[in-house]
Amino acid sequence: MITLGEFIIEKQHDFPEASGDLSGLLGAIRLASKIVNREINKAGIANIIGATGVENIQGETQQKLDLYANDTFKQALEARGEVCGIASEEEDDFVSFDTKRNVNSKYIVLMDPLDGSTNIDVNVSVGTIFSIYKRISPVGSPVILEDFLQPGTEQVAAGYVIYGSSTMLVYTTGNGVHGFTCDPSLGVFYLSHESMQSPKTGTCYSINEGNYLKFPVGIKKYIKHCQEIVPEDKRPYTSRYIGSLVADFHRNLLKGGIFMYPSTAQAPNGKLRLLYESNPIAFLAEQSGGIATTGTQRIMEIKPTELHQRVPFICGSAEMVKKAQEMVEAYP
Ligand code: AHM
Ligand code: MG
Repeated sequence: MITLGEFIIEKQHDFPEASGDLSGLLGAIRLASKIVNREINKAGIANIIGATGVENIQGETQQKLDLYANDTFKQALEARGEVCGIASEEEDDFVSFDTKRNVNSKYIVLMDPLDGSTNIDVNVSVGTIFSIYKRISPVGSPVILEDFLQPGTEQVAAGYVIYGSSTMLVYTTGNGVHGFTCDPSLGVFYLSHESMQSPKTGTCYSINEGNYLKFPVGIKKYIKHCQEIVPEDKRPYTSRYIGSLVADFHRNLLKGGIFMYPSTAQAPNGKLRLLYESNPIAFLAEQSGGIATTGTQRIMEIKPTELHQRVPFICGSAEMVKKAQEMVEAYP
């Protein structure tokens, strides 16, 4: 039985020049995720579900647990001192951590503290997504916007926590994808899924089909492809949509499948946020052998222009994503 802490330290030994800061940072994420997990498990009996009555900068209603998760991760990351700033889906602007230790650190974190938060009230899986970069501004000074607007290819590490029927933390530092399951009686994450590999293809497609009429023609054609009866290709595929990106991606990573949140007539850039959702999930997808694309461009190569930027997102098993991409390119 290898714990997450032991695994991180073991991996750190592969890099003799490593300072241990990234290990400490992942330790802060591990701690915050346990605290958020504890609160989520109380949803329904404690006064922590429901909306705050406040909208975030993107015009979405913030849930109480959105804010709780945001504050918990922010505090844990600031307290350890390995992070000089964060940006979050729930914050209007990036946040600079200005203590001496923080300012002298080299990492920044971007996060969606509680992804899929409309699912909290109905006891359906939610998650936390995180993405870690090295700052580009000089160590010793406050962080600047450019630190946060780096393309996904510059990610040092990324991962998610899924608060599901069990709680798992899945992460990559660019050396494969590893998953850890929390033993709730001990509050310890144990290595349960080492070197996770996305199946090359699958039988599951995942998209909010309620938006069908607003999708580009290529996406409509791909959905019809998924629904065609072709037994030798295991079609029709199965439709599965939880409405929590983390949970939909996690299922497809284990079983094979494709997730799509494309552009729609009303939202030409789709819904998902490049920096907090698409890039970290894309890094995990690629590290497990899958693909993440807008339909016409590799997600991780997009040069971000603003913090809360959205992008169309297609991701999952390589063969399925390539097929969808062919159709999107042919019928934009
Ligand atoms: P959130 O971060 O505000 O929870 O929004 C992101 C979520 C994703 O988890 C999910 O894939 C998508 O929104 C669902 O959106 P929709 O309800 O439009 O299908
Ligand atoms: Mg989200």
